[in-house]
Amino acid sequence: MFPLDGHCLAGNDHGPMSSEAFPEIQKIQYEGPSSKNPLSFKHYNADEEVGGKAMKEHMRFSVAYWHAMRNPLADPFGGGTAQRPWDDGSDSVENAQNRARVAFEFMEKLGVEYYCFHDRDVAPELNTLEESNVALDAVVDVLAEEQERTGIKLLWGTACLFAHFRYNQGAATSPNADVFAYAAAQVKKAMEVTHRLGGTGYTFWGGREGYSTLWNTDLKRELDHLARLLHMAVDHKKKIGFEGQFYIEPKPREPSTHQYDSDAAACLNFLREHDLLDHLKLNLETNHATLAGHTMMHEMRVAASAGALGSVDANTGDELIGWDTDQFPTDIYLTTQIMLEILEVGGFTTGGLNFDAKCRRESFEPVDLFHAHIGGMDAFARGLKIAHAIREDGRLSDFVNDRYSSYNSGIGAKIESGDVGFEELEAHVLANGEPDLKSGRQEMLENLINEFI
Ligand code: XLS
Ligand code: NI
Ligand code: NI
Repeated sequence: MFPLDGHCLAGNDHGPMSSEAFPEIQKIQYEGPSSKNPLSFKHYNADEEVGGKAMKEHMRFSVAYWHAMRNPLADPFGGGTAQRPWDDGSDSVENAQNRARVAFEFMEKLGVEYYCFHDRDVAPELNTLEESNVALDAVVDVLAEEQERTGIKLLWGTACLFAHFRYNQGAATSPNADVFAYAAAQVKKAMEVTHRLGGTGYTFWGGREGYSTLWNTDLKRELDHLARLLHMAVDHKKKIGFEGQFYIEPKPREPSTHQYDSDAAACLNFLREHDLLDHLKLNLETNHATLAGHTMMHEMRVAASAGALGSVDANTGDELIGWDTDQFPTDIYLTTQIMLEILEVGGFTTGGLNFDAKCRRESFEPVDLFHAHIGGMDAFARGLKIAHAIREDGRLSDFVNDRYSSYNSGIGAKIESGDVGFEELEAHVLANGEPDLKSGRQEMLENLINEFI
């Protein structure tokens, strides 16, 4: 989800800025599970090792600039409520630069080492591409300075190809070739600044790469155009020497009725069909998985099976509301599943856990940004410890391995190696009769998981 715009920030009449945006908040410390201090970590202890690796290395937590710094917390029934006293609500470059400094103060105090942005979250879109690029460069100067000062790194950058009027019928999949060109120019610049900032990745989320109705849509042509843009990006990546990982982020709908990148399986099929699978991995978001009618665990397993699990947009949806509510993850069962999948692929390489999440509209004070992220980080810390314990225990994986053991030898091994066909299998059945089945033991395994939670 993306903020409607940056213009409805409330509470900007606070007079001159103090040098700090969060003067009352010190660096958030780990105080352990018995602490009653809401501005402390109860479980996330950055340098504590789990399975021989520091928690911060496992998680690679990232703040989503668009939510933390730009989301006014509007909903379809009312404008923004967010109080951000440091923000004058203007489209000036100065305001954007100041906001960037506030973002780094926030991340430093929180103890998060990565962030992600869209070009248009960090800097204003002005009247021409040229002016917008100049503004972006001026803000990127500050981001570079702040990265240098704090050691905080860019997890990934991206271009916002969905908010501006010109993209109302798509960007790469717009029926208008000039819009395609504009999108390409914007991606070019966003890749270049991501490269300049040493980003470890670059994400493509096609907000409006889909359709509202097939009555006016040439689906095949639009999909081909989307692939063209991605191939151009691959070429440009080589040209400028950017070595970060490309990701594509699935989402089934919203804002469009149907999005071409609807889920992990659809993205993988699209990438394979268009010869892009070597160049992009998936950035998976929990709330998008649930909108697609899947669990996050499902999406992660599908991506991992194709060797394409890249990064995670860590959030959650509200089961009672039908849209992308982008809430902070607090469910230990969910974070356990996510960390199990991450550990199973050997951990993140370029990716991380990016909090693509916003405070509720009711939580409008700056300090709520801290509560929200602290909760998400603690929930993932518990998920990591639980997932690690489940793997150390080994009963779960032993069960799964054993469940497939009939393929380890005899006829099963011959099926897997392709040494038998229908004739041999028919002969096998004639000689052996009915298969001897074992229970799937779902309930037993659910109980096993709960032993650890
Ligand atoms: C929107 C998406 C978006 C991407 C980046 O729903 O999650 O925020 O992560 O464009
Ligand atoms: Ni989302
Ligand atoms: Ni996202």
